[in-house]
Amino acid sequence: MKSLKQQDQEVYQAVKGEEKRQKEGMELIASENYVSRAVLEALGSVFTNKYSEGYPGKRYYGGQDFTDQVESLAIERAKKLFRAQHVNVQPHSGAPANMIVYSAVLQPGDKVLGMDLSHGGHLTHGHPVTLSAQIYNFTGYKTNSRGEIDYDALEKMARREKPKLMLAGFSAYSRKINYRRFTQIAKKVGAISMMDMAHIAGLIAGKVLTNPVPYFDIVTTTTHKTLRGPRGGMILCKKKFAKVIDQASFPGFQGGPHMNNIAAKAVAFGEALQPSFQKYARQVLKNAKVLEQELKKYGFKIVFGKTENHLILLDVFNSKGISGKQLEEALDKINITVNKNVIPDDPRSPLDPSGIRLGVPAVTTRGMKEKEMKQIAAWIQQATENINSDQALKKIRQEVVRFCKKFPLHKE
Ligand code: DSN
Repeated sequence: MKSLKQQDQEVYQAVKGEEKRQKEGMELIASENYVSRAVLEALGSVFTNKYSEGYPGKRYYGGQDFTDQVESLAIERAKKLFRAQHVNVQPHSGAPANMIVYSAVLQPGDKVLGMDLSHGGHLTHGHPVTLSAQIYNFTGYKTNSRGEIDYDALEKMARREKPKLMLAGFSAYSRKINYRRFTQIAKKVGAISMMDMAHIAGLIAGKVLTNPVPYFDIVTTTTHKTLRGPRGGMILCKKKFAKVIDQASFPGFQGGPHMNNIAAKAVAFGEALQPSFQKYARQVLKNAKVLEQELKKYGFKIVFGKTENHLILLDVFNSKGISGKQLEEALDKINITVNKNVIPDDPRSPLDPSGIRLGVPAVTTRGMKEKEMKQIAAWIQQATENINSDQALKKIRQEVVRFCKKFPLHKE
């Protein structure tokens, strides 16, 4: 970053500060990861200079030889990874990808079933504060006391509400979804089926979780979570929806695609097609399981009963008598980054909820395994016990920093 250093010290210092934070900290935010140097290079490439409204072979501006090449690569690799009939790699991120789908297949006022936010769903699946909830008519479905989606209740709800779209997917749910049952219900009531696989796309690409793409009409994802690509979105769908999805993306919702980002997506999909990515995905599941088991031993309550993916939701208020916000802040002090999170039907506010959400993709990318998960669980327990002792937390922080230095972000 020689040029940046010379030209703009303020931004340079911020980048260096973030780099140090990432190197010396334990990243347990379930939706974060570390991209490879190759992905970073593609992101910082000259493609950022280029406008390319349209699609490969059908652009509105000249000079598209290489944008066509790189977008076609991203599409072909994504199709192969997820066995998709059609892929659009242009959505800028997950929320726009979802909005593009809604605008492609729904009319204002149409009914949609989505997972309730406090049961693990995402804001863009119909939370009242979002634009989509002002335009469309969402109803939330929930999990049962065993932490599973109650498919009988969902079927009843679907028969009653007669939705135009049924949406599966989540951002804080640690269990598997029965794709067959879900899509059968959608079929029975004549709804389009949609899955937002953003959180688990990397585990699907890595072949450790079932691929929803063959089951659902339309699947959306981000490319930066478990999939370990640049921040971005993508829509995969059956051929029948290809035209409406592409039109809804451009010119319907977005302008020029971010070609540097699409180049980086192509690189990340290329990485995800390698056997080493499957190894990473297998380790993510192993690490999450060990972390869950250790935390359980320390008396933390595991929401939804267990984890079957990369994330764990803990009810810290009802098992440890502290709020999610308190624990998030204490963990920040020891360089362990997590996010506070609501639990199902949480009576507490989202800014000071009962839970915290943990995820292991980033630490797995760094090379941490079962042994390291045990250590992380021990530190989380120590932070809980010493929540009011800045001195004790400072001591733990020094241990965490020393430990993290043994796991570089990139192999030098
Ligand atoms: N912010 C992402 C997450 O943390 O799950 C999803 O939007």
